[in-house]
Formats: sequence, C-alpha cells, structure tokens
Amino acid sequence: MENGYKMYRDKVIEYLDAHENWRSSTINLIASENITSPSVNRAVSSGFMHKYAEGWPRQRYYQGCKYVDEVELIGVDLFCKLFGSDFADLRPISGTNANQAVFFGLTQPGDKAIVLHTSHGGHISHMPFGAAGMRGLEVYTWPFDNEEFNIDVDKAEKLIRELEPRIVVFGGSLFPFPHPVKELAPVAKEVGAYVMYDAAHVLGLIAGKQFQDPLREGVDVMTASTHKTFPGPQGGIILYRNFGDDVAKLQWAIFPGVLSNHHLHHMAGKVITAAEMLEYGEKYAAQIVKNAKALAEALAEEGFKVIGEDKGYTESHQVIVDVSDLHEAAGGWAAPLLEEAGIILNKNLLPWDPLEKVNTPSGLRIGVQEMTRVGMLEDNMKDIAVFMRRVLIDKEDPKKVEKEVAEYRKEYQKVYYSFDYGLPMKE
Ligand code: DSN
Repeated sequence: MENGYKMYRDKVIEYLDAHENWRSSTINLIASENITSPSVNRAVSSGFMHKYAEGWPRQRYYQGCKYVDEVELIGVDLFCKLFGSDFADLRPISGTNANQAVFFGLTQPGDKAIVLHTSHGGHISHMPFGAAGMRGLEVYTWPFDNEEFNIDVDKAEKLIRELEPRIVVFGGSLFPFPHPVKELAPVAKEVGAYVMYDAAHVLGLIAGKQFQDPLREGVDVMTASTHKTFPGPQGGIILYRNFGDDVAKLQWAIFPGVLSNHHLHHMAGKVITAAEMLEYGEKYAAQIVKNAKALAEALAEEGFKVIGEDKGYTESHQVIVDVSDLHEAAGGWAAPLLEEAGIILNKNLLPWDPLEKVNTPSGLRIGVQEMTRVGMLEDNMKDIAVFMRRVLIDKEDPKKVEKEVAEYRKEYQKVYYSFDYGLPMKE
C-alpha cells in the first residue's frame, strides 16, 4: 500500500545520480579525497555491510564471521608488507578514530603532547578542541618556520627537551614537504615520548615509496585515513612497530575503547586497495608527485603565487597557492568561483594568516591524486592551470569554463592503477 514516502527514496536516488554525474564532469582537486576502483566499489556495496565482527579474526564475539575473518587476515598481511610494520589494525573507521585510539591507548589525561597547529596545517583531531583535548592532553604546538613551510628543527628540539612530552605528533593536512622526523624522533625518544605520525594525507605516497618512510625514521605508530592519496574507501588504519607492553594498551583502546564494530565492507575495500597499491603503488605515487610539481610550475607560469618555489613547490600531492593579492576575500572568494567552473578544491589558512581569517583565508589547497588516478599526466596539469587562470585572473564567465571542463573530463573516466583498468600509459 502506498504511504507517500517513496518520493523520498526517489529524491535521494536522484541526488545520488546527480552527484555522481556532476563529479565525473568536474576536475576534483580536493586534497583529501580520491576515487575508488570498481573492485573496491564491489567490496563496499557487499553483504559485509550487514555484519558484526567485534574483536580479532577467529576470536569474535559474534558468529557468522568465517569469510570476514579471512579477508581481515589477508588485509593485516598486505598492510604489514606494504608499510613494513609489525602490526596493522584495519578497524578504525576514520583517521580521527585512529588518532583517538592512539591518544587513549598511549597517554593519560594531563600528559603533554606536541602537535602541528591547525594554522600551520595540523589536523583538528590533534588540537585541544579535538581528540587530543578530549583525552585531556596538555597540547603544545611545534614551532613553525614560515619560510621553510615546515617545523623549525632547532626550536622543536629545545621544546621537546623543555616539556618532556608523553607523545609528539607529526603529519597534518597541509603537507607539501616531509616533516623532520629523523631529526626529532631520537630527541623525543630520549625524553621518553611516543612518536606518532598522522599519515592521513600521504599514506599512498608512503606506500608508493615517494615520500618519507616514517616507520624507518623513528616513528612508533602511524595513523591514517584510507581515502586520500591511498585510494581506498573512507576509513582509518593504524600501522605500528612492536613497542612492547603498551601494544596491548593500544589494541584495547581500539576495541573496546573507541569503537565496537568496525565497518566490514570498508575493511574489505581497504584490503583490495592494499593489493592495488602493492601492484601499482610506486607508479601511482610517482605520477602524483610529478603531476603536483607540474601543476605548481604551470600555475606559477600562468601568474599565480605558488608557495615553495625555492623548494621545488612540493614533494607531495599538494600544491598551495596564495590568492590574497587577487581579491580581498582571497580563498573564500576563489574556491566557490572555481566550483562554478567545475574545478573543485578548498580554501585554506596559510601559516601567516590570523585565525579570524578562517572564512576568508589567503590560500587554496590543491591535490592532484584523484585526477592522476583517472589517468591525467603532466600535460593535463598545464591545461588545469589555464582553466584556473581564466576564472581567477582573466575573470572569464565561470559557466563558460564549466562547459569546457566537462567536455575535457569526458576522456578521463576510468580508474587506473587498479586491477580493473591497469596503468594509464603503456609501460
Ligand atoms: N579535514 C580533512 C582534510 O581535508 O584534510 C582531513 O580530515
């Protein structure tokens, strides 16, 4: 019997279709997103989404997990192989959830933590108003060198010795250059601190051996989300070395501490993505970094003020542009205008911006990992820079540019570096 609610089902499906059609006709440069392969989509839409599986594989609190267990065990092996870690925990359901688990497992309320400030590119979960603060940590922030766009090593070393924190946290969300882990991890160890690295943004680059290798540089525990440069479904992961008795505390913090059931369909998607990255990760990550550098150079040639020129602009998937001289509302004006033209990215505070400028910051943060995955190469980056120049510098009608962007995207619809489509170019 009709109850009149079907229209809502139809509406939702209509929006889903509209979103998917729109996204595949835009140039998505959000640095924290990516696109999954058909194989991963199969996992995410599988019947694993209907299961409960608390605890460890083969020691569950629920019956009916025999296939789930096999997938999770394959996943643990693949992730340990990919990252050279002693342990891999696929259960966190987001990067923030992974960070929460580490803070709850390895620290006590009142312990000191040193983290990257959000103004300098740190993640909100590291801050007093985020997961670290919720754990009751006394949060201090790394001294930052604006010129180097990185943590100031000398001042940081002094700060570690002065504070003797329980945990130091590297990594963040605005992350063009590797952090000085090998310089500072030994100092942190000297004062008895845990060394944590939030690899949410750069996990795929680390997997592909194109960024720093945190676990070899002195990191005890690496957290990440699984859907940025690591092109999996939304989720989290913790990769860690065997640091003794506290391993059990960390594991207890994950379950039953900060989650009960993990999302098994996403877990299966992470496992397939790990296999994709073992097979194709080095090529994918290398192309991401080449594309980021190419886009930075092209944007500079088109007249944009790109951060980090004297350092080669970027060593990650990110390109950072200061648009403050183009308009007083800077990124707060530029990002929505680009969206009208089908170029999707986000405004971002730059390290020298006051916090009050959070809605009108000076910067734009650009990530090339998704466009790389659909097969774009360095020459495409030049075309993207031209589209951006036409909108932001030449002030062309964004609607006109949007039509051209949609036409341009038609050729880039396959998800490469996957078992479904292989590589985008001939080897
Ligand atoms: N806030 C996300 C980002 O865009 O970097 C990470 O959680």
